[in-house]
Amino acid sequence: MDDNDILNGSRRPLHYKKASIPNDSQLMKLPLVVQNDTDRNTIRSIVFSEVSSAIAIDLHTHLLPPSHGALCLWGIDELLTYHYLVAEYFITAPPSMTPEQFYAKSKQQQADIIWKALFIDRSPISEACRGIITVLVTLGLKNEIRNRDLDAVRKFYTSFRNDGVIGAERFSQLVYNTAGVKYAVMTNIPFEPTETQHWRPTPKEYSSNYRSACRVDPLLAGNKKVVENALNAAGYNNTIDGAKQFLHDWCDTMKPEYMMASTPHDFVLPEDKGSTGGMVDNINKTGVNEDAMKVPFAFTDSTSSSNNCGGGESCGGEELASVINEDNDFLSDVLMKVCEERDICIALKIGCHRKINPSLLDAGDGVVAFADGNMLARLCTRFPNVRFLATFLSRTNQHEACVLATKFRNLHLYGCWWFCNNPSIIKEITSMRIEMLGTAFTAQHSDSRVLDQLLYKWPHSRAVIASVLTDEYTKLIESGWSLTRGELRRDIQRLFGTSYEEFMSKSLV
Ligand code: FIX
Ligand code: ZN
Repeated sequence: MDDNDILNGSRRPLHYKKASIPNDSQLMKLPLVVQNDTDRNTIRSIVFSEVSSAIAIDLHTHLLPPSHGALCLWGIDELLTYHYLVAEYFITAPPSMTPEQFYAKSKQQQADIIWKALFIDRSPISEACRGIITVLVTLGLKNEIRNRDLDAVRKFYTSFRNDGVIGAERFSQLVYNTAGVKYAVMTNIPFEPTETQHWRPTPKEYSSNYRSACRVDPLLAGNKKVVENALNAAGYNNTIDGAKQFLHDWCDTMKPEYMMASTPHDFVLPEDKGSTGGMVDNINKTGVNEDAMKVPFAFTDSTSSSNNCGGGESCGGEELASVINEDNDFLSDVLMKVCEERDICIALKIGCHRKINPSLLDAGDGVVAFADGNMLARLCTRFPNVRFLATFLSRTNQHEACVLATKFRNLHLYGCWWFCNNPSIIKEITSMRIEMLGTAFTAQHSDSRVLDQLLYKWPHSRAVIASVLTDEYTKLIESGWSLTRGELRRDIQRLFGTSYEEFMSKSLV
């Protein structure tokens, strides 16, 4: 790394580079010293080098393996039609182009439209657009983008595509190795038939770069219809026990790292709780909290809400109110019970306001300005044996989230999600977390939907995190603590995955 790299380090992508100094080298035991500006630059260079060589664990993505066929998304057309870019395109799209017309076009046509609007007619300066530049440069396509030659970029991918699943596997390997990602946790939805066909009767094989996670949004949201349909279709009893068995069986099939759900935007916890007699039919505490629906804006979502399914339109279909009762029976009597019985974590994503503009599909989801963080505190209190991984979507919840993490040993914060996954906000959140939590959190997850995105989301995050860490470690050393490179490496590795693995292996049952 030269001086230029050091100075520009927080701006240019910081790519993965295998560590040049082995863990057992004597050099790892020498204390780092800061006495003058030269030392400060050396510290910066060492921190950047250690961050670039940290092996990342990507604890939440929507990536699926090549063996899942068309559900494994990769290539330039998928990159260009990422829902972040669709949303950006529609800011300036001509009035004659409606979302319906756009989505009716082929993927390649959609990609052409976005390329012209966001890369030719204006400079690709947003984070999501710059991400594509980083991906293509990393894949050796600098000339192709300099020439603005989208067809030449497509040609590059053809050599992989022509080899079918083997080509996709080859590309997948290349991406993981280049990004320095050991494994990415997928999002696997047992309520979604297009996905379940890859698990039953026999689970498809996939490489160790992928790990599963069982996505259970309908249970958290108390979405009775979706759960009932799934139970009926698979021949389970329409009872609480049937729902639990359904979940246990899916865990046996998927062997998930954790259960996962995103909370609807106004998840609340009422005091009362009645008995259902164990029958799904008798469940009256489903998703809808009548009281919460009386508050202003509550109904804006009841006419246009999410399918609460964790993705995919086919897993329920119904338009549901997303004013949700946190005390719903599916949550406490099914989901939490199964988490306790199996000693498995649940990962929560909190604060998304689904379908603010439904015509934009995934691109139409937004953010709750300030989600109810106390709900997370109450869940941690009510279920002390269940471990919660959590991330909030709104910038305004991040400070409260840090405080909560210092109160509950069953809570672990991870990543900067979606609208927070921008360098300026990653910087702010990561600094705050380090100041409040030390290294007891996981700095990032990519939330990638397209395989190639690992090639930008991680290098972009590494650059920001390295810059934050440089300041924090310089302060620490200047305060009088002597630190070795080995200790620095250990800490950084924690932020990139070991903290997560430590939390995952910490049983509280
Ligand atoms: O709920 C989620 O897992 C979100 O990440 C997605 O719903 C969202 O569409 C997304 O991809 C954000 O990055
Ligand atoms: Zn996600």
